[in-house]
Amino acid sequence: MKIGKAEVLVASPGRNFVTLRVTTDDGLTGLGDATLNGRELAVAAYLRDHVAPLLIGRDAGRIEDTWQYLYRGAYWRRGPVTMASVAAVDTALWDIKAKAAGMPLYQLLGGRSRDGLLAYGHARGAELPELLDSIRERREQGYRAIRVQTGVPGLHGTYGLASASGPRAVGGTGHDSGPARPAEETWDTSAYLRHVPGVFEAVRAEVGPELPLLHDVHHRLTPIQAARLGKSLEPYDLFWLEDVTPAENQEALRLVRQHTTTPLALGEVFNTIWDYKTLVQEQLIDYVRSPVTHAGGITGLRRILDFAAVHQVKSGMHGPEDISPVGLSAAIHLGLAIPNFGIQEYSGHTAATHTVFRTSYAFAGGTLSPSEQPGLGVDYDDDAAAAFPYEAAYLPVNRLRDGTVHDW
Ligand code: CS2
Ligand code: MG
Repeated sequence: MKIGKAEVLVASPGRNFVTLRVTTDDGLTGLGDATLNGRELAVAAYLRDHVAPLLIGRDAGRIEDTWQYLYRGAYWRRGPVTMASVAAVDTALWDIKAKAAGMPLYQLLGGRSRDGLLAYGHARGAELPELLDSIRERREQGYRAIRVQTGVPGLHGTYGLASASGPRAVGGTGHDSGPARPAEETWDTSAYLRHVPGVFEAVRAEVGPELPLLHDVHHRLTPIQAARLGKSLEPYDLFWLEDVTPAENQEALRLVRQHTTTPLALGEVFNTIWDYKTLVQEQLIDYVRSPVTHAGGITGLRRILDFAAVHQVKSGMHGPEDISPVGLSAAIHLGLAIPNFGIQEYSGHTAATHTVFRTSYAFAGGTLSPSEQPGLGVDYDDDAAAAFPYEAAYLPVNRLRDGTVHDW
């Protein structure tokens, strides 16, 4: 099974996706997601210029060897661009191996450890009535776990969410005119910390004690602020509090942990096991947020999650719309097989996205189930993709009230 072709496919059916398609000499194809929101073309170039030529003629069955070859062989380790590229190759090779075996991928990964994956959806509202409506809507769609994001009085919109739909950028996206540039938002930590506990009190009063509620802080607090927030939310029994601090400094989480029993999830922007070393070893987090797409593929993420399992830390894979259906499908197969599954984020994708990516996984009753087709179970439609060329788009930039750039 020699690799004959490796193509980098870029399309923007509502938002940009980068996909790697690997084809073997005997005609099997595998797909991998390499989408890095706002920096898509860097990964596309890394794959096209530096990785694809190295794949030609390699044995498609040597997945681990190829992972090591691309990771160690680059000399320059880690980083989102490198690891998204490694992830795409790795996922495509797992797809090919499972197709060659005639099995859905989860079977090759050890088979089912559960019937399906508990998924959480997003509810948002600038004001409480809008937020409660959004929660009701998600429950009607079947969700049995919900992330709650709220507006903050005096700040525009719902923080951490640049727009309710579509790419998060101003201009150049087809929704606006002018060159693409990041939208800018304003942030006030004190106003946020004053407001959020009251919102969760009202939400709990509305939904009752059982519904798992999640909240994403999007890296905006210092450790002591995060400790205070975690403590103030304890009465509302959160499933998790996500990305409370920008955790490049892993030790900073020690302080948060000393003050609160609210479970912590972290790591959607991380990409290797090394980013989790202290966090997992010292049990400073409860959930690993990395998706297959950004953490070196099935091989990279499974290694992180095996390490996490030793310390009773579970999976909570990132699954917003910017993880493509290929990345989501990989997450579903892996999540079904691992022993330490926690929860899967699931935002769904637009109809336009599904014209390009033909999927066969299912979402029903709040549960995600994998495809039973051999491989990942996703097909890429080149004709549909041709109608959606790349459109420059960026994530927003965040500033404090005095103009200082802050974490978004
Ligand atoms: C968010 C993401 O889903 C989440 O938890 O943090 O929506 C994140 O903002 C985007 O993936 C950034 O591209
Ligand atoms: Mg997040």
